[in-house]
Amino acid sequence: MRARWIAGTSLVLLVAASAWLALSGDRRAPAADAPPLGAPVLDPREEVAYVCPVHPDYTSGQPGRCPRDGMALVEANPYDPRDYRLEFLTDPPAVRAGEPATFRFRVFHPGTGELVRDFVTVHDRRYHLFVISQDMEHFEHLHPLQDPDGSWHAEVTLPGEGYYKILSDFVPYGGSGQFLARPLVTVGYAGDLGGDRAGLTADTEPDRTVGDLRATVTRDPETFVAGLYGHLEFRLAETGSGRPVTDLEPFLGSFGHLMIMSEDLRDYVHSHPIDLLASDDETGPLALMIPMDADRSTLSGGPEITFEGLMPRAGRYRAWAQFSRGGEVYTFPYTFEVEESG
Ligand SMILES: [Cu+2]
Repeated sequence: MRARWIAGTSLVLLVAASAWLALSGDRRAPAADAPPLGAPVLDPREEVAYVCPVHPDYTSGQPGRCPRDGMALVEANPYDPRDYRLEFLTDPPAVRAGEPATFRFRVFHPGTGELVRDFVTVHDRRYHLFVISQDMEHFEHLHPLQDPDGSWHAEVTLPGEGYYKILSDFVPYGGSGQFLARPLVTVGYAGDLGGDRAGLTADTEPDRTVGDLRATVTRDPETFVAGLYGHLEFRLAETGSGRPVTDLEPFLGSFGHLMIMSEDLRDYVHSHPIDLLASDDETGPLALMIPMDADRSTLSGGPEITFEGLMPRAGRYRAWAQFSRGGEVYTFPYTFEVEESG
């Protein structure tokens, strides 16, 4: 990791869930930003260790902090690669474009089959939900609310007829991190599910504008390669004056959030950010930019935010970077190509 990428910026560490599985067999493990509600649901028959929520390969026999990012280690079973069972229902059952619907989710333990009620807070939230249209023009990042019976719900209005991917991202207390996708097809969609790919074109212009903010995107290396880390730097300025933006507000516990999805909606690369400051020399340890106990209302960030991603396969991907300023969330899409390795 080179210091020039992280000096004065927040670094967001991303891990491709699928690549992770392929390489290590490990799953992302819980974070411990806040103690979970209610009683733990750890199964005493399962092996429990202390793991970093962001670096699943870091495990310890005792509580503490991850040496790489300072995250509090959480109790989990890092050796259990099973997906939890996710029940996804909509109300009404047939969802129409342009009409509000309630999405409902329930999570069940893969071993006991019991309803899971306790979730770990990972960067301010216990359940993160993404809604992405097949053409990838629509992207929504939501946080469902939990009902007293343990289920979750979110109100969603889909903008057009078609096929959508509904992605749930959460960490059940005592389990490994889950990233579960469900399909949804609206009423009246007559397209070809297999054939209707997004058909993305990689962005060639570095600048993009959302409202009064302009982001200039730089890739490092310039050509991304499958299986190797790539970095996306977003340099933010005011659209009119060109003045660099230095008053970003923390958004979900950092100064930015990035999600990346492959064009065929199969590989998602997502994590909530870690904020790091480079050490004075390039060999020293990295320091947390946002200390755990900091008063986040007084922090500000920018103008450069760097994200790191590991794309598992060659192909086209779209990223959505999100920043918060003046109480408003800005979402910048960016499309790029990943080449075959070797
Ligand atoms: Cu979220």
